[in-house]
Amino acid sequence: MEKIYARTKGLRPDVVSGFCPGCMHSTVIKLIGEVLEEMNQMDNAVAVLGIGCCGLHMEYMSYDNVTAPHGRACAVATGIKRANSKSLVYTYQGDGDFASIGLGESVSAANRGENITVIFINNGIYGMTGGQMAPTTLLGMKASTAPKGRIAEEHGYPMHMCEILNQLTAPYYLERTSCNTPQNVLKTRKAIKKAFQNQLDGKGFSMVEIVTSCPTNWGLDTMKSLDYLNEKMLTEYPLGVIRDNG
Ligand SMILES: Cc1ncc(C[n+]2csc(CCOP(=O)(O)OP(=O)(O)O)c2C)c(N)n1
Ligand code: SF4
Repeated sequence: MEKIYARTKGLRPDVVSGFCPGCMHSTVIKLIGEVLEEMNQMDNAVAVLGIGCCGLHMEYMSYDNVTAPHGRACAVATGIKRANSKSLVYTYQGDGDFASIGLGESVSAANRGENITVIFINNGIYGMTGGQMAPTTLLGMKASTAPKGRIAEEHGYPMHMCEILNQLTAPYYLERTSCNTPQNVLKTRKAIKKAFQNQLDGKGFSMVEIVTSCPTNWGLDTMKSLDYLNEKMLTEYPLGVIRDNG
């Protein structure tokens, strides 16, 4: 029988996913592995992982990786890339990591046009630590630190990282995708590949923001969390290319 699908070599063959049911981290890390394999970059890739469920990525991947202190992934990736300019260096960060504690490092790396790739997982909440409010939490969305839901007057408004970085001169490529439908999974795959290719071509800073779900901390089952993502998250965070200098 013709083999039409195989598990990517980017994922360890001996480990099964420990992510919660319906969590899209597992989809995204599979896509990254597939893309690296397709681009023949697995021996050349270095992943810099944020802290959080995003950091669990290290349990599954079969290529080089390092975990950065919470929020500092872009700074660590900068060092690795500058020291090994031929390596394909990417960060994999949650919204707490990239947009909250790491905001300074993230904006600074983008502003310098560092030749790195950022995979930014926006699930609107701190996943690993139990659902605290993130900069990306929606207005009205409940969090353990905002039990009545996010209120603009108290907590400020949801932050749109692609649009914020689009104010800077240096970034080369900024796209927001999701994994809510098979079609969007394929679009996310394409965006990741493009962002990696940009780096190999020396184009500078590329980011793919992926809007995902956290059923566990949203307090929703897998199907309802998908509805919430479609109806609420994607209204606040519309998908599309925000900048493409290519
Ligand atoms: C300096 C520091 N501050 C706080 C923490 C605690 N901490 C661990 S994970 C995390 C939040 C993770 O949320 P996010 O970045 O959105 O990733 P997710 O778990 O949703 O993938 C926090 C605050 C830490 N490990 N280090
Ligand atoms: S807590 Fe949320 S982000 Fe973490 S594995 Fe579960 S669903 Fe995914």
